[in-house]
Amino acid sequence: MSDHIDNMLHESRVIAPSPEFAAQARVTREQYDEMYRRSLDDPEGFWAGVAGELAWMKPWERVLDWQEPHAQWFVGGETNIAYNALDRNVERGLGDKTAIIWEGEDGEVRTYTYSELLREVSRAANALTALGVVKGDRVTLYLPLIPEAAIAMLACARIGAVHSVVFGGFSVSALADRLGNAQSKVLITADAGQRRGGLVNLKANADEAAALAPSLERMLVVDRAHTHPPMREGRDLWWHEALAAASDEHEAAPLDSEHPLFLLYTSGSTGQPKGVQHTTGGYMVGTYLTTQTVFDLRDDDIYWCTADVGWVTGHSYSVYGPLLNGATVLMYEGAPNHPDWGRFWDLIQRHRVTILYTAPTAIRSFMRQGDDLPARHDLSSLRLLGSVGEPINPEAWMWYYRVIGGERCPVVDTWWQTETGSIMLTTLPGAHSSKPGSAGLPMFGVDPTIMTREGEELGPDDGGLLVIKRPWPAMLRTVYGDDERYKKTYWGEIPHVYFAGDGARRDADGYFTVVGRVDDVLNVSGHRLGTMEIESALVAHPSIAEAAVVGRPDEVKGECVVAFVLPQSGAEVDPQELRTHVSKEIGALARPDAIIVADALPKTRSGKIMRRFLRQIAAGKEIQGDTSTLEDPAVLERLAATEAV
Ligand code: 6R9
Repeated sequence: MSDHIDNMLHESRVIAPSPEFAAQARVTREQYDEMYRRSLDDPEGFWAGVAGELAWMKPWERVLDWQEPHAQWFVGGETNIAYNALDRNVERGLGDKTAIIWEGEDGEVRTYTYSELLREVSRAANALTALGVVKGDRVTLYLPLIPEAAIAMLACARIGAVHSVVFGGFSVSALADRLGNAQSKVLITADAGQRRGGLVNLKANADEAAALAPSLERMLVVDRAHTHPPMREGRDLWWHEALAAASDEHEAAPLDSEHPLFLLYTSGSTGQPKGVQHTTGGYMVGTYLTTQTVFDLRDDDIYWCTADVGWVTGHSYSVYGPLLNGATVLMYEGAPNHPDWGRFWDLIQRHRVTILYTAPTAIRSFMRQGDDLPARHDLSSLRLLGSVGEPINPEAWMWYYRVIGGERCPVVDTWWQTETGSIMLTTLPGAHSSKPGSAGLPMFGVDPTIMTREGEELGPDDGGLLVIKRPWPAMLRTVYGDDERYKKTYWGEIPHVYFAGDGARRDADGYFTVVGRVDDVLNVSGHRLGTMEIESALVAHPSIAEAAVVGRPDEVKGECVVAFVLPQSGAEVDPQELRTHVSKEIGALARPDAIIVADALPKTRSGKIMRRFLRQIAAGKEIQGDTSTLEDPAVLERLAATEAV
């Protein structure tokens, strides 16, 4: 494992919440102990209590039906998550409260109150219905981080359409694959988005992807940047025109608690990305409770989760969780370094942000810019900081705590996944001390442990696999269209437990430290990429015969992509062209940082590539481990001696 992970294992600092914070915390230490115990001893009673704080159109008959590995939560109940995020808040007097403050990269600011957001979402729901979208249809979103992204998600949820958000940084083929897998009829996109002072032409990509996706019938286009893209007659429709023609009143559809809410594609160790499927009731209850307790949410907070809605964090903690709680959410469209690396601090100062939730990769980038940029801004409004997406190294944790939080704000390091839907491990800010580098304790209803591959439970400080021993409300229900893959990947690796794919250990205080993926999944800047996907993209290039991709520890990105490639006989490898090719096939995130042109790869006699050795070579380390199973161990020395391009 990487150096920063080694470093993490020897971390011993413990940081207690300030007495002021602890005194006014939403959940105290005693309350956590009591609630956590009850959530395991009487899960049905515990979750019924939480769900009862939200509105249901029909009460559930049973809280949980667990037919391993399939769970149903709030069985027989009917609800609507958009109703709970909007109408319910208006009804309880929050109509004039600001729901979303949005800032574009160019500095434009738009705000929506809860009443305004409800009207916009209602218009969008009516517009989708007018386009022929009905309950159960899949709608793909390919948008910049603009309010319309949240509005479109909530509009789908309102009518029971299943949204599938594809990150705006993904390529044509990634979008086409996801459209095809979901068999979406409608795509919602924008002409372009702003990024680092330039424009990303989403509509052009959407047009190309649409040509590869026969299921697609209509495209709704948000006029974000006024770039006048060509609009195809009979297929494309402007978002603003469709909404203007629609009524701003809409009655949210009562949906079965297990009605699918969204698909979100995520990388696995093999094959195509998986369409992780989440449903309505359990996801709603899980994100509602975790947002409230982990972020110690109060009425006057200005809450900012920096994640794009293209990732699960953007779903659960930029949109659903905070809106379900009636919070004021800040949304920022652009890059953290535009016009300079002070942009986040400027946003916090001007909007008086109180809660900041961001990723270690961003924190490390800021750290490299030094302390003066944050010091030149007034960050005194902040009262709580959060981290998500990958292990945070203790040095970055301490910098975040000291320089951004002024040693006043608790830092919550939250471990969870696209599949888990809501936060699983963390410390509650007023209840628990933090240990930099360690995510912490289980959230309510979460029953984790550390096991060997053989399913043997390990004791304190033993490294092993992180597993969850029972279902929780926001867990994924299946992989879209491939239930076998769901069973095999998550509940089949080790019998009777959910296998997260992460390596971890637990200390004597019960704190979990998650060290990273144990499968062939890379975590680049907090985003999951399958080595297989990148290898497939590489070999799709005419100059490449074979490829093996591994991660290398990177100071800023956490991990970066290193590609070992075997050229086709007689072919020249052009590294720049290969990088552009990978960007086009997958997205810029997947571009290899280093390419090593090889004449052979280290394989076992059965032909399996030993990525373990490639990881060592990529990191410039001595080769360690048994090389005798290799067909030709001499390959390793040749590879180690080859200069990367
Ligand atoms: C929410 C999200 C999930 C993978 C997960 C793990 C890594 C996320 C972490 C963390 C250590 C944390 N991960 N949070 N590792 N500490 N606080 O990121 O979902 O994109 O599906 O990634 O990210 O490896 O398995 P997702």
